[in-house]
Amino acid sequence: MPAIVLIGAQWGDEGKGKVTDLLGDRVQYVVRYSGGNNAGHTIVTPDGQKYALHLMPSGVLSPTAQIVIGNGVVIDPKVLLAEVDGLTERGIDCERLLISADAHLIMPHHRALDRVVERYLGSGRIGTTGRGIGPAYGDKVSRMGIRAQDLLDPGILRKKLELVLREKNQVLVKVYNRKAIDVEAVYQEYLGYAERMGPWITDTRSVLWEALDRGDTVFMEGAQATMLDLDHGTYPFVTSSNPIAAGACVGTGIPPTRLNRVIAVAKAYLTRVGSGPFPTELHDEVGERIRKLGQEYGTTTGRPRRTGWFDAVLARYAVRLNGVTDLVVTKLDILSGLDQVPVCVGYEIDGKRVEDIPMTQTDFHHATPVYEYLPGWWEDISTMRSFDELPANAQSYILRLEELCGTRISMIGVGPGRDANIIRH
Ligand code: 2SA
Ligand code: GDP
Ligand code: MG
Repeated sequence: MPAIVLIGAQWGDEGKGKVTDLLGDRVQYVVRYSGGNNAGHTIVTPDGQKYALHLMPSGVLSPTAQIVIGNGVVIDPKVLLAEVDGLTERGIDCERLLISADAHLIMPHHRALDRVVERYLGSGRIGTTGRGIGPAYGDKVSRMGIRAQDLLDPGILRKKLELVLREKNQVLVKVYNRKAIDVEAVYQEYLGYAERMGPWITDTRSVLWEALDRGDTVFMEGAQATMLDLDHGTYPFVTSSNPIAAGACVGTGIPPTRLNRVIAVAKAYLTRVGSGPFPTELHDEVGERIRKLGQEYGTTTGRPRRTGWFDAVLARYAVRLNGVTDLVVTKLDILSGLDQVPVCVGYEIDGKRVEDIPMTQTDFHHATPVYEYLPGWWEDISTMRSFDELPANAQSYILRLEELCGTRISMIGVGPGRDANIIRH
């Protein structure tokens, strides 16, 4: 199976890092294709060590995997280098990293603007991670971005910086009443990054084409998720890239006709961090219990995640939109100990029952969930490794999700560790 895409089916934090890490030993390339260091991918290795990755592809823990940051990613060099240093100190080889020459860089003005714009939006704020993601993609689209390849040409870097900061400083000072950013200081800072990142910067799309031609397996690791997609998510409460499977082609240069499999990861319940509609959100002690047991706090920002019941309307949408071939359901262990487990099978909007995500944002904000109540289970399932071992009600829960989503659930997560899975054949 040469080209595989892994995506989040919900609002993120489904456990994509864990699944990528698990498959890392079996693939030759692990590639990030969208987002930046807003992502937080947690991996717990068999010896109990925990890693929180932001820019490094989760394949970094597999010594044989070549790791690649594709052109669709936005890179904050400071964060990348700190991550490389932290991993190197823990004995992980990061020198095999390849960075697309076309990937855009997050600059200090992006971080500054992300923060001030959020403040300006007030109660309408997106709840971003504050990492400069939106402004960096904004500059990319406006053709004002600075790319990894610009680090290789100090003259160009300086010219682009002068040009872009002339405009951004006007905005920062005159619109938002902030201090101007000094061109020389940023130039010197980024020249320092250029020295370290230079050897990693290359034409990654040719590297990946050649890998596929050789028959190597290329695994594209999504960040964020379907419902946070700029075009297909809950706009404007989305991130500024395309985390869906189609984004993997744009963000790497691998053509759509070469994709073989799309693996979607969904939690057995649902979380969201940041603002925006969330029909099945819980505002009670059950939601709090799920947050505590599931340790639902942002991997990057530490923010408490909003929690709610599994929403099959969203999951079905994700399956169709991404052309999902395999579904992985994680965190089933967190649902043990409930009398019954509600699953959202449709919405009621202004008195009308619907089965699909409504066309307008207004309707989605009014959507109330229609639940089917499935019987719960009380056993600790975290040590179980086969489907047959699971309590009958946990089995029924998975089989019902499979039916509702319209795709096979090939793996079930029962704990954070690499081996805490039930693989179904
Ligand atoms: P941004 O910073 O511009 O991408 O924010 C826009 C929206 O996208 C959401 N977003 C995320 N949602 C879930 N997980 C993410 N990564 C971190 C994690 C989040 C954290 O793994 O926990 O630590 O807070 C992530 N990144 C972006 C964000 O909440 C906004 O709704
Ligand atoms: P990602 O952004 O999709 O990679 O997910 P995060 O790492 O942000 O959040 C997922 C969290 O759930 C991490 O802390 C994982 O270690 C943890 N996790 C993943 N799968 C399971 C599972 O099956 N059970 C439990 N209890 N935790 C899991
Ligand atoms: Mg995450």
